[in-house]
Amino acid sequence: MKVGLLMRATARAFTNIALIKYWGKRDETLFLPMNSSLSLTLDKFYTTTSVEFCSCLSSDVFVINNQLGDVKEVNKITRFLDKVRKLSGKSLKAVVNTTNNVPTAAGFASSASGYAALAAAATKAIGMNLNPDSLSRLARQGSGSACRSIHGGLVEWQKGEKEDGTDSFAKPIEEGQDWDISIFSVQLTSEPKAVSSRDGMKRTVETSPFYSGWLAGVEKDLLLAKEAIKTRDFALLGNIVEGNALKMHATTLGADPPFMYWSSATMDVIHEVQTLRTMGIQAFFTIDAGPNVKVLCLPKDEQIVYDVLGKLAKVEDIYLCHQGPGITYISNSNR
Ligand code: FM0
Repeated sequence: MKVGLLMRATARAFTNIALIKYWGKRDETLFLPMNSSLSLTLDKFYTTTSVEFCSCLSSDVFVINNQLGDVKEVNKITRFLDKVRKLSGKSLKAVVNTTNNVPTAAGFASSASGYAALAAAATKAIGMNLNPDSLSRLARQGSGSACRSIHGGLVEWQKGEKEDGTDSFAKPIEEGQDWDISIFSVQLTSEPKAVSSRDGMKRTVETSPFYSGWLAGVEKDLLLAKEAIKTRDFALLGNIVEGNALKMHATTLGADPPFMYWSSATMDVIHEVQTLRTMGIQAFFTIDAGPNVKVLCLPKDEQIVYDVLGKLAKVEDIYLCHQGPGITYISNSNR
């Protein structure tokens, strides 16, 4: 007896931290970046998403962390599912059930793991078997950084040149996949940030006189970072990563109106990392669009870095991360 074909799939994607930042779009509709970027997918924080398409539904349903999503959230999911429906040629609505194992306060954008997991689960559920390049291109159109979470380990998002975005997707870089780098996520605040990365990068591209300086240096930073990975030169990698983050944040100071993501606690961590280096410990910081700081070191220095940062008064929590995997399918009923 044939029972109805279940169009359901579940996928998990892990967050990633940019070592060379994506900062600025050349096309906002297609999420095409101004520059290429490099990231490390992490093992600690992830999103698990189930998608089930059904002819029984008249609109999409979105459940996040066991609660019904609000109208704004549902609209975002629908806009993304519309891309999947267009690709597949099917018009069915879906129930999307998402669980974020990303502490919202830890300063990780759950949008990267979120859209990567959604792209994987939705395409699988609707009966498509996209290759990693196509999956990355699709995830990119939910949130740019999501295209990197399709892959594990060290990942490069090549910005591409084409207007239609077909050459803008992420690939694991060939060398360095077995290099164990430790990343501390230093949580300083649970407050939502005042300027989202999406709005922040837009304002910076449009108004900051420093944005041209960012563009002038970023591709060289990327090349040097890749060279440092190839030669396992951690000090070189750390210096490039730190400098790249500082340049990204410098662009925000020149925006109109100007803004900055750092708090006084951010500065405290920066100073402590610099002090660690004067003690001979190779530790380096990077900061995304918020006040929280990520600190890179080698596994042998984890304890000292943890002890030193943990003593800072404004540090709420510290999470230790290592390299994590790419998209993982948990189950797939559409066989
Ligand atoms: O991750 O507007 O992907 O490379 O985190 O959704 O495409 O949230 F530090 C900033 C991430 C930006 C750097 O931006 O933006 C990086 C950032 P969207 P995202």
